[in-house]
Amino acid sequence: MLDFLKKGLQKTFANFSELKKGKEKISKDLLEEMLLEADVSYEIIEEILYYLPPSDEVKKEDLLRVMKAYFIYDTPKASEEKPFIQLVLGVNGAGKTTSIAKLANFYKQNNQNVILGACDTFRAGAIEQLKLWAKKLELDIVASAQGHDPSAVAYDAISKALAKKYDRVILDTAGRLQNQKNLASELEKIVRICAKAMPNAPHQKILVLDGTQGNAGILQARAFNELVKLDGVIITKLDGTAKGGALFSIAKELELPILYIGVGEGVEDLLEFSVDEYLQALLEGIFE
Ligand SMILES: Nc1nc2c(ncn2[C@@H]2O[C@H](COP(=O)(O)OP(=O)(O)O)[C@@H](O)[C@H]2O)c(=O)[nH]1
Ligand SMILES: [Mg+2]
Repeated sequence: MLDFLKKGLQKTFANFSELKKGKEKISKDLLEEMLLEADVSYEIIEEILYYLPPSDEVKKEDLLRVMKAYFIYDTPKASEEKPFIQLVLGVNGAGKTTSIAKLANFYKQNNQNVILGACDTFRAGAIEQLKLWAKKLELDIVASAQGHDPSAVAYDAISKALAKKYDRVILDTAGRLQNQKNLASELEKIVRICAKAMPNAPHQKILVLDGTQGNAGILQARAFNELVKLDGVIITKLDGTAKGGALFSIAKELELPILYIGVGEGVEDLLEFSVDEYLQALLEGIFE
């Protein structure tokens, strides 16, 4: 599943291969250099080194234990509610609309009925883009015109899903409005209206983050988390860099589960994120 990451790390770590050939343990200095190459932030590298046993050499199992501690958070809620309402948030260009198409396609392939809600009514292009995906993937969609109230679209999509017994609703949203205050009140209103259409909706508020953005992404995520309490994140565009070390900062700073990762522009390019597989790929790169 994480072949793309393994390949990326192989390239990243190629310079080190002579130094660590066949070793069960590596030195802390070498580990430090390798993690920096893999885009793990310096602050986190120092922390990892601090929590490792006080020997100059690092063993794989110790490193795994210390690294795993960065990915501790509640497991995401199961999608028991029907329809299960997902609200997708994030700044312009993060990859929301594309990720929604990928997710919807994934659910559809698992025999679930999905309906999309085009709640990014700020830009006409945004509605069109989601409509195009819906057409291509043969998905149902509720949309209105540019400038219309996005909450009304959310309400209609959920009402339709309830009436027609859909399994899932995925709501797109705008990433930018005239100003931050407008965005805040709009998102709060969407959340409030969702709950009017169906108690406890939206069941999952997902932030889409551009994986190439580093720290800027974390600042955005904090801002969104303050506006609406998030349940998880999707990290996109990991195909470009494919080092993956930045995921430590995201997991640590946000304390939110990484639900999926985007690894390309195609509809199949979405992977369910598994901490174990991710750390396995990273450790293989470091030790083998
Ligand atoms: N390489 C790559 N590009 C992506 C990925 N996800 C989205 N994109 C691209 O990023 C751009 C913005 O995506 P879009 O879904 O429109 O972002 P939105 O403004 O948040 O809805 C588009 O050109 C997408 O094709 C990804 O995982 N990998
Ligand atoms: Mg969009």
